[in-house]
Amino acid sequence: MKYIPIFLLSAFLSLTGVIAYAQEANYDESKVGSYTLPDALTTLDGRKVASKKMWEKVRRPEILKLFEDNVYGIMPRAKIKTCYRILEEGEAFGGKALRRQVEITFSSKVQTRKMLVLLYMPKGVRKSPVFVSPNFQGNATTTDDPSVIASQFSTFERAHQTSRWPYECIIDSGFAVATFHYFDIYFDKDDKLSETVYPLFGINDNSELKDNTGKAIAAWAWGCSRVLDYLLTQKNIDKRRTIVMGHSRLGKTALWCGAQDKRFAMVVSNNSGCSGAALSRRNYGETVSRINKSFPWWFCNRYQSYNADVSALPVDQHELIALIAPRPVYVASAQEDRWADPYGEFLSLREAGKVYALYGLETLQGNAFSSIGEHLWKGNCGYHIRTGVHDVTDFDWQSYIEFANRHLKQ
Ligand code: GTR
Repeated sequence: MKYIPIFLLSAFLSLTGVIAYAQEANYDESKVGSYTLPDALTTLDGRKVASKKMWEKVRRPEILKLFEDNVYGIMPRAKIKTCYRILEEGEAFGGKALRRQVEITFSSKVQTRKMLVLLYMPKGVRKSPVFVSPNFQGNATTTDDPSVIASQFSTFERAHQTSRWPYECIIDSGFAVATFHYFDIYFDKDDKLSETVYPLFGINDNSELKDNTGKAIAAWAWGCSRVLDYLLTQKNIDKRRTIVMGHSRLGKTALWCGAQDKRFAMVVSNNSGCSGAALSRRNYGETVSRINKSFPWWFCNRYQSYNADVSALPVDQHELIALIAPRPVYVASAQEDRWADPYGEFLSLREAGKVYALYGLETLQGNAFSSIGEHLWKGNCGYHIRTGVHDVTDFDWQSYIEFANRHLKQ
């Protein structure tokens, strides 16, 4: 028998994989099917929520708990000792910014873990608004600034992903920005629970997780809040203008973080898709069953029980966005990112508007998308769909900065 060259075999296998993948996803709007969304404004015992007081006292806590128990899981709440150490400080961008690299050490009786935060702050600004945004590949991949220390688990070359991090523009707009490698908090692989923050809380193995214990997304969200803890100790950071922003799985993270941590004054979801901004009940692009099969370590174990019947989920993603109300929220989609269901992201934000309306805020209306590359901003809800693929672009960042400038009070 003749040997098949290995590269041909792997090309064939990956091609069949791609075909199977594509076949499984629906991209036909007429096949989305009908669905009924859970009503954000009806309590579990059937009462109508007509005031912001009732939303805040009764319904909001209910929805938060439903997301904890069924989707993202609960992050252990034990107090962890935290120390900050400045590893490096210097000027950046021709003296326009101050760069600071802070090592945050978490320790409990059983474990110690470190995260490395890269922070750029504009000079000459008394109190800067700040973006907190985790990165995928390591701090040193986000910039060609040679002073940036490589993150401990990064395997990528320096400056490998700079296009997603237009730091100088962010600084020129008067914003500070803080990033960390998400692997510092949770190595993005199922079998690596030991290489996450969970051992700090005495959880070392998947077998120790309850159905509603958090996993990766809960942990990354926790990490964003720990960066905020540090930032709030800094005099030149404006407490009232803190923004959590993330792309894709980290966009899901940003939404879940902002939903829980009200200290974040604004939340940005960049192409977060399934189990992020997009409605789960729409059968379009990635589905709950598909995401649970590909990434079982992102969500709590109970989320798997909805694979066969997503309509049994007691929440949908518009209610996640509603948890951010009345704070400004921005949902951004990309035209070619059909896997993330741009229209489902838009509809979800529109539906969340019912809760924003309780605060007397204007909300998105109608079924129509914004035109490609144009802003659809109403009240505290911002949306755009831009050209191009699943990514973070300068247009996205500029939009977030402009929206924050308009909506966050100094
Ligand atoms: C995809 C996943 C999406 C999205 C994306 C990412 O493979 O299906 O839900 O999160 O990864 O994080 O880049």
